Amino acid sequence: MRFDFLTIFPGMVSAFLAEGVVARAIEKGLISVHVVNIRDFAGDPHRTTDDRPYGGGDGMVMKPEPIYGALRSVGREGGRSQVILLSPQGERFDQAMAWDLARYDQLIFLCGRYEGIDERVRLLCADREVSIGDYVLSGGELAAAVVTDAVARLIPGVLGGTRSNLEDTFEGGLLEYPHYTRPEVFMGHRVPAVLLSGNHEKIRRWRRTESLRRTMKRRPDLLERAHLTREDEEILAALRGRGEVRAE
Ligand code: 6GU
Repeated sequence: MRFDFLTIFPGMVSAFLAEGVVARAIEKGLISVHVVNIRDFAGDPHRTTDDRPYGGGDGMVMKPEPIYGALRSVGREGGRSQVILLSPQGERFDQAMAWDLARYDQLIFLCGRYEGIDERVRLLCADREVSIGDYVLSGGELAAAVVTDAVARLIPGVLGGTRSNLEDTFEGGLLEYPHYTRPEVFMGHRVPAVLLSGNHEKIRRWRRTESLRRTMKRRPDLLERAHLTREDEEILAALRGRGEVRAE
């Protein structure tokens, strides 16, 4: 899978790509990345990428021509590609969208800056507009990095070893259970005895219970949409019976 980043701050994107899971995926040849400096496609000696807004007002607007030029310079990798405009006005990114995007052969991220981007870019160039949450960032670069990380780790082989991402928080619709490693006692706090018991069935049930307890407490909205088994319902009823979590 190929990822292209159109930005006026290529260094910001390159820094993110240089370490961690994404960097390993590039080394392994599982993904390829291309960072394009929009400024290289400005038509004037000053390499201008923004201008004052028609109609007046504060702030600057990203000009359409350099972005259009940058986009045309990006080769389309066979099959399926999507141009994604990162903006706080976009559709909210979540795990389901990550899976959807992971089906493409190429994702082209258009990182907006300043107060905004000329509306015609949105109209003519973007297949979809994506936001990573209800807060304002200074530009789309961090958002593109977030989306890239979440999508890349879904590509087969990117997560090494045997760990499956199907157990991750959100994949089953629930928050994950707590994790422990050595030592057995840290600052007076013991690892729950069940995890040392070697009883796999008991451990499985404990983890499911903690996952449900945590989700109920922190993200009851997720619980409403989760696929719950009969056992889950029993565990939840028991938790509610103990007054640990409120019944709806
Ligand atoms: Cl994608 N861009 C910007 N500038 N701010 C954001 C965002 C994107 N998502 C949330 N806030």
